Amino acid sequence: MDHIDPGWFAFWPAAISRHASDVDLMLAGLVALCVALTAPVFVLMVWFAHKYRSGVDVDRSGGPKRNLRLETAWAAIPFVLVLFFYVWAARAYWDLHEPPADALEISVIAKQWMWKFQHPGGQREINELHVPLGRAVKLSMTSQDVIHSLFFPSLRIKQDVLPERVSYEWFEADQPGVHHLFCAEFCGTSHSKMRGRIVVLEPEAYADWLAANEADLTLARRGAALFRSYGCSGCHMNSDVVRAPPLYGVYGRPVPLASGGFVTADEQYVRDSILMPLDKVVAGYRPIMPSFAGRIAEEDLVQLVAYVKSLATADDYRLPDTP
Ligand code: HEC
Ligand SMILES: [Cu+2]
Repeated sequence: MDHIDPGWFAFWPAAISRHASDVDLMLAGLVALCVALTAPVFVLMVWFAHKYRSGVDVDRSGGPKRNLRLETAWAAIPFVLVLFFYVWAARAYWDLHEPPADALEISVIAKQWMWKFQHPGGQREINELHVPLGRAVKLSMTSQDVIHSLFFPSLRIKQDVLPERVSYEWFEADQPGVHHLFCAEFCGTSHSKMRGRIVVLEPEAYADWLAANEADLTLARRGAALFRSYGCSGCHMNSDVVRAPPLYGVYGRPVPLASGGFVTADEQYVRDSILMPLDKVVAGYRPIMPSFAGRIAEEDLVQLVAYVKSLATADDYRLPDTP
């Protein structure tokens, strides 16, 4: 199980998701189409160059006549064929950007030169990612320093991971096994060592793995503790002194802004609210929240965001799940 199977050909790793098989089929189809469209041109070129070479006695009369039907056909047919690939690829691309709502969310922090993964239950791992088979997994990713890119060859997906930004990548593996993961963006001297393994497990084996690596606190619970220690709760939890918006039910909803308009409270927004509170001020509140930029470690930030997310479903003003 520990061994990474390079597949029958190392440059063409196994495809372990429906998306991956789709990409392979698309690539094979595109190559076939390109060959079908260019081969006749080159075959005729070589053949004519030989047949009509200088000094050979052949019939050179009867130059080209217009044949509108033929000309239309050779423009229209390739156009339709190529358009078909456009629609196919666009759909696959769209799919890639629409993770299912019930996906298992795992947070990823990239840094020079390692990948850190955190499961919702609080389990953490480095350069190794355990995921269940047959379940959509959504990675929400950010970088602690420079731009990285998380690449899973066997899943045929790759996405840049940027500092100060949250980017996503999702997949649903349909075969158990161990496969490579790489950083695919040159990020410094040890870039080539920034790699690891993705371990796809049967659902029961994944449950066992989670149990065996049980963390003392879930991500959101750690976030709740940080919410206190960073002093957020002082303002945000029913303070009589400071007027700050309660964070219950905020996540995932549109928030009215003082500058007019709305913004959807996603991970990026919550992050930005903590690091750049003056950037988007909630309508009806004074801009008194201090910036926490440079004061909060990336991992703490992920946990705080997880906590604010968990408040989306909380229905009262107590800190839920606080130890
Ligand atoms: C000094 C009081 C104060 C502290 C401390 C504070 N906040 Fe705020 N926070 C506010 C106020 C006031 C607003 C609304 C105005 C604004 O958007 O800047 C706000 C807005 C927010 C929002 C956007 C809320 C919405 O409804 O869209 C989030 C998220 C947030 N804070 C999280 C935090 C976190 C996490 C911490 C701790 C790291 C924290 N705040 C610390 C006062 C505070
Ligand atoms: Cu990197």
